[in-house]
Amino acid sequence: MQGFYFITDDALSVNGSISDVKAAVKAGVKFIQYRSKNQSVRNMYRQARELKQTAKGSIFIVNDRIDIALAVGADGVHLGQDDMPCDLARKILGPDKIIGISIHNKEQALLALKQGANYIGIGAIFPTNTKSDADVLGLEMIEQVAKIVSLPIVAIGGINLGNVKQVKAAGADAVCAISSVVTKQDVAMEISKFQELLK
Ligand code: TZP
Ligand code: MG
Repeated sequence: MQGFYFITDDALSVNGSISDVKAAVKAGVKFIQYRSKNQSVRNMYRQARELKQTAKGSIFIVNDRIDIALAVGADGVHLGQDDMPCDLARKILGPDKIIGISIHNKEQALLALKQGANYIGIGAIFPTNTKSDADVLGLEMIEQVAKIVSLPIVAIGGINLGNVKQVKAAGADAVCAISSVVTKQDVAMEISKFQELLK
């Protein structure tokens, strides 16, 4: 797991999530996550189904909801500390689906490993306006967790072209940036710039 990890954001996107996912595919992104807050399950299902088709050969992950991931045949889910616990998610999804877990400290990282997560998300690394309740953990959290947990680390939160190299140097395997890319007209081009810096 490496390079740029793409996450949708309908609220921030200037071109819309379908166009953004097409751009991510065009840029060669391997991991695409559908993330949408405050929507009905019905709408989430419809949108996830369409984006899954748009994501084509990329690995398609649904944020928050195991039911929607299963319903659209997604490759996996991404769960936070208030979502379905990882061990239960593993029971429901079976051994083959990808489970990513957001962690905010070393204890949560060790638990995610123990409970069968495939990767961990660490964030917010830097201050961000995209997630209002995100604590800022700093690059140190990546360094500390990388030392004790063998799982791939996806870093998120306030990452831009100016600080992405530091994030990688701290030990992140993959990097996600939402506002830095979906607020741009040419999303594929913006992602390519990140990928160049992550090589
Ligand atoms: N989790 C931690 S920070 C964050 C999420 C979903 C938002 C990141 O957005 P941005 O725009 O890349 O700072
Ligand atoms: Mg969640």
